[in-house]
Amino acid sequence: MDGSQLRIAIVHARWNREVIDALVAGAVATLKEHGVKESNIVLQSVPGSFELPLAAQRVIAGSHVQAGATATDLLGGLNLFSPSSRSSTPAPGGASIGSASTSLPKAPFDAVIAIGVLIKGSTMHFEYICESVSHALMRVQLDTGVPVIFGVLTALTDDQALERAGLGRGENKGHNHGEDWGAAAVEMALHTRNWS
Ligand code: DLZ
Repeated sequence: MDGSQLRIAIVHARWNREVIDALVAGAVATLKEHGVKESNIVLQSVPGSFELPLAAQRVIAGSHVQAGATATDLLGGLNLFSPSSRSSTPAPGGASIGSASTSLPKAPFDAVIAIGVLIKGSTMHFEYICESVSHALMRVQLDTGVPVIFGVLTALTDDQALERAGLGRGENKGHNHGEDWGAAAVEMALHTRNWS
């Protein structure tokens, strides 16, 4: 799969950050293995998984992403890329959503990967968020026609989440599912181009 012409957004929550960071890094590594240019991978962080659908929708609409900037510049998300490799000037004064001066053209992304880690607690919170987020992410992709990759771990324990990010504490470190999501994003982006 040749991803060299693709532009991919990753929106990620910040809850359970250790796992999130590994998943995002796995997704980015696989995107790059498939030829997606670093400058064409945009990161957008949000507080929790519940915020992922709106972020995915707005990123697809392109209403707040500064041209040529990674969302890391705008919102202080993960710093996976060296400053010298960035093609943009960071937004002044830590700009927030809505304050970027230059907007990209509509639907500037070929796919979005939504990454979150939900871990069951002692209340029904987990069930409500899992259900609403999965339905809403599906809705965003069907409403926009842009593939939204479901990168939300819904784990019953910390260990389950760690293992699905390749961070297992036992002998078996598990597998980093972020890598699969990166590959799925490239495949779906290429399919969608051919279908339209
Ligand atoms: C509140 C909350 C809780 C309890 N647990 C998680 C979690 O395990 N993973 C996650 O991504 N977010 C969690 N949140 C935050 C919600 O997703 C959301 O950010 C807040 O309810 C504010 O809307």
